Amino acid sequence: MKFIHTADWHLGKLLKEHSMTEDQEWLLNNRFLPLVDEEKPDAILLSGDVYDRSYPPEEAVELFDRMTEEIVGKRKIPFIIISGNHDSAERLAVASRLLKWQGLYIFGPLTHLSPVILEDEWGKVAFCPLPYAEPARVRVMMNVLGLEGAEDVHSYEDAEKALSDYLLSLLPDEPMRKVALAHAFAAGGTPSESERPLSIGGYDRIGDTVFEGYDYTALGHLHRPQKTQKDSEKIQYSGSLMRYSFDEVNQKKGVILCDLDKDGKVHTEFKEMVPRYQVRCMEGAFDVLMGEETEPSDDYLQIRLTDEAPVIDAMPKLRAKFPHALGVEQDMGYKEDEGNRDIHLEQMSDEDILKRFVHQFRDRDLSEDEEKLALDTWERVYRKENAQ
Ligand SMILES: [Mn+2]
Repeated sequence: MKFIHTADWHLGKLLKEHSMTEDQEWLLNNRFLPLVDEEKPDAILLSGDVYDRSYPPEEAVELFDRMTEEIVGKRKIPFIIISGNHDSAERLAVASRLLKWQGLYIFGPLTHLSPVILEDEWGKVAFCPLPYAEPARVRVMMNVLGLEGAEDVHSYEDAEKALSDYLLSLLPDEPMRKVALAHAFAAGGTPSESERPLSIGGYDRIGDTVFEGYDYTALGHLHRPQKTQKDSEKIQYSGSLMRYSFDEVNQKKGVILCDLDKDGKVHTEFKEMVPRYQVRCMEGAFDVLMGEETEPSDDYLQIRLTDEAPVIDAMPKLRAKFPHALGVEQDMGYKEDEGNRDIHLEQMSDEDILKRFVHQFRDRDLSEDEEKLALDTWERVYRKENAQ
């Protein structure tokens, strides 16, 4: 059984107020679908955070709608989706009890979960959907369904285990290979800035043992592609569709191609998907960046200016050459304030105050030119004051 594991599409994502939807569409059309056509998987798994927010913008909903048509309608590939912490489980799963007959399996609300059983030449493979769920919601679900043990569910790990046990209990009593889809923070995983924490203080971390009964676990939530166990391919994060924060600029983004053999051993391969415009950082002096030696770029840029003197109105000037410059910062070599408050300004000359200021922030004295400029400026200011 060959399947593609993807997660954290975050359709409709804004990166510093800039909508990424067009780039997401470009990537899905020009990287993802061609990969699907090349690999012809038996299923596609999307492990949560389809959208960036519970009320996604219209163009994001339209994009998701079109992708389901491309995958399930045109290509007849079963598409299994769970909701993540950014999705509204109910809105994402609208009409899902009808859509499953078409091969589009969307799981959100916890009271409507069931394994999806697909078959290949070696037999059955059960895909168990474990959507994102806070412990309180799992307790409610267990009470509604009349399951025992709701009062013992306190942590995210308890909740995930209870969900998993429930899904496994629904399987027919015969041996089969098993795959889990989950949206959770596996302990040992490395987070990025673009994930919204599930809870405060590490309470959201769950141990790998929850997924022991599965041949493969397709995780969503952490945006960096990673294995949770060093020497095992069995539990992995595919990572997000694109880079969604500037601390992800060194991460490759893509999907995981999984091949489950007849014994349930999984062989995986990460397939990078390079976007139209990359999210990256750029550093240099203003004149160098604006000069011929630097190529213009449509990439999403966080620009760090290395000039020592302030650059006035840097952003509009930079945007003429780098239209997707989203942030600019300048390190003028300032030192941290050492907190020395033993200063009596009224007893110091203006010149001494300036010298002290420069020394404290730049860790050097005024140059001769700077000192001359300061004195000239003062003189002109004093002359103006005296003339009034
Ligand atoms: Mn996410």
